[in-house]
Amino acid sequence: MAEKKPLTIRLCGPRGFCAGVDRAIQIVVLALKKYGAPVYVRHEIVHNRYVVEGLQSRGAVFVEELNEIPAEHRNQPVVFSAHGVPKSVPADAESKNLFYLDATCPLVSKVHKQAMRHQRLGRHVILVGHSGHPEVIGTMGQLPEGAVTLIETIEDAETYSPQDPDNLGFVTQTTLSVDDTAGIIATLQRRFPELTAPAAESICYATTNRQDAVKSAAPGCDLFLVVGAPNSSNSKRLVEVAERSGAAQSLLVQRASDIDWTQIGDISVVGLSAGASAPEIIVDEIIQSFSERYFVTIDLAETTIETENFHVMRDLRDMKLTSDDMAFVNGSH
Ligand code: 0JX
Ligand code: SF4
Repeated sequence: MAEKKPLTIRLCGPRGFCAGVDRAIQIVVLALKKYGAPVYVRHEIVHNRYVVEGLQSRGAVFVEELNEIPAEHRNQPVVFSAHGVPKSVPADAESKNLFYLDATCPLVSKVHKQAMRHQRLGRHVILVGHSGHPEVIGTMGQLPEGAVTLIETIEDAETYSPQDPDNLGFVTQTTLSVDDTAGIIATLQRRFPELTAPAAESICYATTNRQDAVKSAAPGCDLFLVVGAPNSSNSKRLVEVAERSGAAQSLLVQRASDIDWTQIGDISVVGLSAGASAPEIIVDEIIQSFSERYFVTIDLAETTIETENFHVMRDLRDMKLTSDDMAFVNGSH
């Protein structure tokens, strides 16, 4: 057998699960312990098939809408996903007498509050984000129809014509490209100098930190892999950041089996990161696959160390996680 070629993997840090994802997964695991199966989950708890399938095997049942929950199971809890929900969803759950646990990330809830605050102070709300994404649906759904305008691009920002240009406030989706968003906001601020920013930055710490690490690792990479799902906004942004920051090629992969080895030419440096919803076990699996084909050296590209930790709701704090649960919750199993 031919000798393995040397390969450096620049492993980004931070990568993978953020505090909001960790909390959301914990909520489902703890709810299963406390209330027994089935526990319903509205929408993928986080955008990752491995996580969803792991929870399904423990007794979680995923639905897109509350009316999919069969009448005979309406005494079982339903968990709302980390991305947040419009106000109509808890209202609907209450009208159906459902018991719900809200796993919306506290940083998404904070954006909801900022949007409500703008409106309370008489401002029309601009939401910078991607149409159709559940977080955007959730944030728009905090306010009555017509109170929020979605801006997706610089072109949208250039052509937007508000009724009252002096009374505008903005918030953004938490998982956007930091650089693209800065361009959109600068355009809006140029056109509407009175535009009010939210009291706190809407793009979250995890999104920012993962993009910073990718930016530092990408220059000179022959290939950059981001572990994440095609419906994961924050993961897709990492792929774009890698390519713009100098990686020759950048790809989103869900599992090691997605890598088409026949398409991988002569490489010596590979960048590797993972979106906020991607478990570390898949990062390990990918490193393992490279190690079977190359003589791998890992080079850590760590730009910061995260210490954020979000607690689950009081109702679930009396339940304890086993070491196996803990490994699943932190993505290592
Ligand atoms: O598509 P998103 O990046 O918003 O969600 P994902 O991939 O599930 O990541 C974790 C949840 C993020 C919420 O802000
Ligand atoms: Fe919360 Fe940010 Fe993670 Fe989304 S990506 S769940 S906003 S910490």
